[in-house]
Amino acid sequence: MRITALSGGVGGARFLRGLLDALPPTGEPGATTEVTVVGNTADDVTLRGLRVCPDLDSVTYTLGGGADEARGWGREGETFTTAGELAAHDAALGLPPQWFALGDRDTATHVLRTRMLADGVPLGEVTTALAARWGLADLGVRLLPATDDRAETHVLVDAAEAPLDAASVRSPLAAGLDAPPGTHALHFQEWWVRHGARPLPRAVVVAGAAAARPAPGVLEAVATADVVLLPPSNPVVSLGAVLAVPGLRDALRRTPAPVVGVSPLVGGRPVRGHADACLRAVGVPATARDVAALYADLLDGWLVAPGDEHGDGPALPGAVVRAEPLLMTTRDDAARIARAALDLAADLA
Ligand code: GDP
Ligand code: FO1
Ligand code: CA
Repeated sequence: MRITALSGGVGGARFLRGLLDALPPTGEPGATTEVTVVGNTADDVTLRGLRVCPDLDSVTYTLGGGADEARGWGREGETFTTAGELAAHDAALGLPPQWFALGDRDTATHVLRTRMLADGVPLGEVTTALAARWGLADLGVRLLPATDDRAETHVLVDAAEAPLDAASVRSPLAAGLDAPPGTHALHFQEWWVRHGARPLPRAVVVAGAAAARPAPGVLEAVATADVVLLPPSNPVVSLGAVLAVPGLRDALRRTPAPVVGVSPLVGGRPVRGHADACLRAVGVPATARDVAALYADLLDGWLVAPGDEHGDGPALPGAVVRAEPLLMTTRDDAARIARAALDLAADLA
């Protein structure tokens, strides 16, 4: 069986680990499942000259057994000695303090990635090389970036509320954005991490998306899948950004495979992170039904938390809605949810 899943960072990664737990172990009879993950790259950022890909790294570290579970990003057993030294340099030189923490272990990933990219290696191949070190191929997983091209989420905010300064991210992609008078574009990471997802954006845009092409293997993985899964990732800045890569949404609409999604909202709230702020920014109410409506053109099945199946949100013609407790508190919970998604897909095939 071929499973293709789109993914953001922590929500996607935990669901995918549950999916692997729910499948027969590799090497056992019947274990012929191949899981292709199409990871979001629109959170990516260049800081201190290093290319950081948070969502690809969250998937790699989580499936590879090296993620910091409590923090939800970066490596377990992390130290921040290099960050401390850099902060001391900044202070001595009168440079602005950094607001994005790069741990020592994690930094090794970014150094390797940055060097390979500078040598002309496409992001997809870099990602495969890093995933190999974490044993993803042995787990039957192929991790692909949605695109090898640079396309980064920005938010348009009132300029006075979050002014650009010396510590701001300056992505060359932002220059192409048409910000209305009195507003400017902030890189997603600056809005999310530095400003704690405030102020409320006027718009969310993936700068560079129009010119981006799906990475090698992505469209084929969707077209030839037996099942396509949408994990409970952020519908705007994770899955929305993946679907913004031209060709991807069409591929999902056209695939003969059932497309089954899992709601990232439980009782109208994101379990972690600021998905509610992201939804508000695009004018979508924070309900499981309204999130499903964002995928209405491609969705065949939708898992929601009990109690979320009814409500005021739009009806979903064509999609079967099924209730299942959706909190991934333990690994077993994630496996049960993944099994429920596969069962729904089997009923729809
Ligand atoms: P990020 O890129 O690290 O923000 O991770 P994702 O985009 O993959 O996932 C973030 C989303 O996961 C958030 O919007 C949460 O609502 C959702 N999420 C986190 N934990 C859970 C959980 O236990 N159950 C469900 N259903 N959603 C969750
Ligand atoms: N999130 C934070 O809130 N603060 C940080 O300093 C931070 C550093 C960081 C470094 C590497 C990495 O892969 C992720 C990191 N994150 C940090 C998480 C990241 O900003 C976001 O949670 C995601 O991009 C949203 O999906
Ligand atoms: Ca993300």
